[in-house]
Amino acid sequence: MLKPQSTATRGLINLDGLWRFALDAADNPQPWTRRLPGRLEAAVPASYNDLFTDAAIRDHIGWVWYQREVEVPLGWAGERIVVRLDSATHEGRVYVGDALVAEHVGGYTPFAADITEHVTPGERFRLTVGVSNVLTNETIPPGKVAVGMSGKESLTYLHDFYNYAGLARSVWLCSVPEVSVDDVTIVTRVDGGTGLVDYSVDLTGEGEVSVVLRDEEGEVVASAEGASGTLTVDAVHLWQPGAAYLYELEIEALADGDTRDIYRLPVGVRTVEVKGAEFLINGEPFYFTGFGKHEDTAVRGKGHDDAYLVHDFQLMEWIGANSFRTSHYPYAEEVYEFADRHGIVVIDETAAVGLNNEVAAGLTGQQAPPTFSDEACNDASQAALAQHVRELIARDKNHPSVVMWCLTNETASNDPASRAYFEPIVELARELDPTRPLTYAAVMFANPDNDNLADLFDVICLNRYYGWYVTPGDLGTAENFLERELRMWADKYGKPLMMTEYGADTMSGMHSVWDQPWTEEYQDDLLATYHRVFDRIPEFVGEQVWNFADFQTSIGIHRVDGNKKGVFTRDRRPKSVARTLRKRWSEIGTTK
Ligand code: BDP
Repeated sequence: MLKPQSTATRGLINLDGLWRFALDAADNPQPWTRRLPGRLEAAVPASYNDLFTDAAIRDHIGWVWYQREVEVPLGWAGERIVVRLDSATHEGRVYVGDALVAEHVGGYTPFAADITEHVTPGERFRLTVGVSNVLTNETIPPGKVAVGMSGKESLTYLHDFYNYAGLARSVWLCSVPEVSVDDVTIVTRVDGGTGLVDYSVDLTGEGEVSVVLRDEEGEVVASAEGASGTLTVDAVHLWQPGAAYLYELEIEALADGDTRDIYRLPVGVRTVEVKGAEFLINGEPFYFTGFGKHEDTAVRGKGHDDAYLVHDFQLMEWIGANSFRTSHYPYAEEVYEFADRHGIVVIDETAAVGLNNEVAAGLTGQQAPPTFSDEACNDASQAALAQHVRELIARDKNHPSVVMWCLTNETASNDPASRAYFEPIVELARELDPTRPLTYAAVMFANPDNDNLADLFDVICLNRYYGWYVTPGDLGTAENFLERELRMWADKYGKPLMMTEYGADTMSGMHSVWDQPWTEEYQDDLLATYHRVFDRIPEFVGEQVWNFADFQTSIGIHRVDGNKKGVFTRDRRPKSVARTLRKRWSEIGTTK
């Protein structure tokens, strides 16, 4: 479903705010059939975990319930009425009154239900949403509910960021006309100074389509009739990294000559291409600078927040970053829209993180059970990932800021069985979007000799921790290891290479005159070491530091109140390294 919007033909009510909230409880079966018990209220959008002081809520495994009353405007009679959840992490069930109207698995993509049959314009209804935080080997990302010796259940997973859950993004009530715009796909091309905008519109119901493209001054630059076609834009103003320019496509659905629906979409005209070892945007070599990020703030957890959105982008601009990766899941749609408007380049990543049993085993010293097996990443997990990729590309395909899909983070690509699991996923992504390059972020254990996936992808992205998890405190050895490995990748594949993770946990305020891990000086020195190597490798097309900011993790003896690899603290104050990066990235700009 297209992102809901309010136009002359579409109504939109934001349902964010305080909802009644309760944990699932055996003594309250079918909680959607009545008012939720108790007095708890939860903020939407926000993860519920850190809102309350009760450990039973934070540690709860399974369903929680959100509920509120909603009144349908009288004027919506005759329209289709839809409830849309921008996400429910990780599984959602939506009830209107006593009726189940939608079910969705996958915590980071939107879903909607047509509830016209269940509601009456002018009347109120009870909206109840159940959300489950459970991860299994067949969810993306995977996880497991384990029962400890005391009989207490715990949820374990193979990624380090905390498993925040709940309604972390907005919820909407929408009215949509019977004849309406159901989907739009935009692909842009450039021919000399002329922009070509290929569009294709799907309608619900019988009707005709007419489209108009306007520039930022509101002047019409092209128009056409028909559900698909190409708009020609003379003297095109390109969407460029650091210099966004957005046209607006207005799509009109007509029936019997009358306007039935209007939907508007920002359009950035730009091209993306991988040629040899170069990553080209608008035909020019692009060098990525920036971060792997997280949706993570105190109290809200993964809850989307416009103030943090603005501030994070301000900090990225201040530091000279031109890009980020949506590690390790699709972010709220507002984030991509903002990137579109501000010329920040996005590597859009799936939630396929932790598909690697060796990562946990590496820390415990135990032998890992195979990752690709009936008990772990099996056919059902592959089907879940395929569905997730479909939903991600359907949601984000029209954002000019998105220049590449990252299909997985740190899977066990050193396991030959990874190939059978990922080859169909790569084919699917190429079929759904033939226009954008594909990548994956390769784990430390995968090297050019044992990796089984690199040839399937266009760009090789590496996550490397020489000087941290490997040879901690010894940056000289780290520099040698890193350079040797990068040259091997470059020589073997001749594809663009970039670093999507490198960094060191750093306690803000800790200092030393020696090479001491955890100090601000060490973070600075480690990054400088990597930068010297990057600058010696011609195939290198980008550097994204791990991480933009400190973030919350599950409990672990190597974590001090979370992961501290941020260049900014969790409350967005710069560590010393921020000024070093600012100098380097401001000099690099967009091309090296
Ligand atoms: C990498 C993961 C990332 C972690 C990071 C770390 O991709 O999510 O946060 O290591 O350990 O393996 O800091």
